[in-house]
Amino acid sequence: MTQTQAPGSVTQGHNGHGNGLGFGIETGKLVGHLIGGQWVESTGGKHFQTTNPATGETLADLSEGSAADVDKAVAAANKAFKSWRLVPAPKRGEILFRAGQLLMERKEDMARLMTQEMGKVLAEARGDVQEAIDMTFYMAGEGRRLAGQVVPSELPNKWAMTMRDPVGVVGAITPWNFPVAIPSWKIMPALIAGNTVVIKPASDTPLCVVALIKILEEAGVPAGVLNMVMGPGSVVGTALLEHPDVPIISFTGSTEAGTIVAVEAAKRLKRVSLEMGGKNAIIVMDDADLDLALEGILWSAFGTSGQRCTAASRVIVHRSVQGALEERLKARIEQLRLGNGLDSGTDIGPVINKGQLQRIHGMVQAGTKDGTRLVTGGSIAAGGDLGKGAFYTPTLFSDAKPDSMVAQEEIFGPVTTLVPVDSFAEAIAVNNATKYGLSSSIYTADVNKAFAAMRDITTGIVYINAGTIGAEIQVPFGGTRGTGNGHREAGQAGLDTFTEWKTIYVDYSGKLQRAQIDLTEDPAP
Ligand code: UN1
Repeated sequence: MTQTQAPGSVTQGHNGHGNGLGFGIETGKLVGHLIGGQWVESTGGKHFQTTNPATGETLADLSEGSAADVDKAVAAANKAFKSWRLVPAPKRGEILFRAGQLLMERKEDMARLMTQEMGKVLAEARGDVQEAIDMTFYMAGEGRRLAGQVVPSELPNKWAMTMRDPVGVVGAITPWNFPVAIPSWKIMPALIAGNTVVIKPASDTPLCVVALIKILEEAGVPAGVLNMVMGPGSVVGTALLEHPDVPIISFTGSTEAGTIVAVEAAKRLKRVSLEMGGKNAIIVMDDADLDLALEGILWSAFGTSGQRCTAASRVIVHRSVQGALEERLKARIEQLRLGNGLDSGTDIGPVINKGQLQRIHGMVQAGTKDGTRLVTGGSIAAGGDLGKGAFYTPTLFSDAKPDSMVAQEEIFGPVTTLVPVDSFAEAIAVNNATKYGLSSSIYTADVNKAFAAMRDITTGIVYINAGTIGAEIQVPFGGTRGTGNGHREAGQAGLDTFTEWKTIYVDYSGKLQRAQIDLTEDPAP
């Protein structure tokens, strides 16, 4: 294996200034995979590039992984698992705590790198890094909890108890929209529980994961405990999925790809945790505070250029306030400034790449042909320097039928759709009637409606008088129907994904005691 860029000290980060992007990543130097503590080039010799979606510039040249690289990474992770699972969890927690501190110190550099690679505006990139900091500290703390239970046995002189065991080598497949936060949702709980990891980052944002991994290395994660192989899902993802020594896959991405992951994992009886699409709605009732609802809609629909699984791509509005809301939304949307996320005047950055740009535009055109009324937007932005990047004008549809294409399909771009309804009951029914089930919100001043909504909405996350985005890491994150497969990330639920419950019985009676059969009480010896 050829050595590539040395891990380098992440303290040298000077992302956004000079030639370097920070974290030891420099233009003109090949970025490699991390396998068994070494930064190496793929045995296949292929390369790929990552591009700034705001400018079209190439940011870095990266080695493209092969199935053979995955094999090596899994072997390294398997070897490291033997000792890492025995490191006391509080010690594993200390390493994560150091990583959390380093992430805080390098937050600005990481955010600037993210804006350049992913496109989201700097304030949001800082938020993405902050979410990783939160998760890292939360899971560091779990090193001193990771609690099981001691419960009474039905027999005398016998104990029953539970403990969490690591699962083994975790295959983590992560998306480009939260390129630091989402990898941290998988890496941190996996590591604290004593698993080792092979991560495959999205090919649009590998540098963000390289930076995160370099921080974890510097914090003291031992060689082989965390490995990374970059490359296409069809090659690297498939190799992880099919590998007999990877008992668990944690995947975030499209429902299409996730379905393939679920089917292939099922054939091998692998554990698989899936976070996939969303078609989230904000319900605006006739008694809502429209000023508040307006801000929530703008933030939830157009933040991250609409590229969040939690984005509000539907607004289910009571017909009596539809006109007023539409008029105000249109005015505000038309004031949003598209541009490079590094510029402080920018409200909305680019979408991730030109392919996505075309896909979004295709869906918007199909929505118009379908008969849904386009209020504003609906075009690829090309004025000034915008043409060099992948920019889409913030778009609003209105008068959509609940079952129309734009009200049902995930567009994953800066597009939202007003769906008018006549009652609270209809709003809830429309909210629940999609193939996805991640996040919902309702704006109402009526406490009874708010509670009824909490009870009757069938998505994994519900907000009252707030938008659909902004989930916090200490509570479960995930969804129903086509959004997931019953697992949750984050919080204590996230630990469930990365641990096996082991139940232990200790019989100190000194004789054979038969559960369910020996029912008479025997006093203690
Ligand atoms: C995602 O889009 O997959 O709640 C994650 C939010 C963020 C996480 C989004 N905290 O919008």
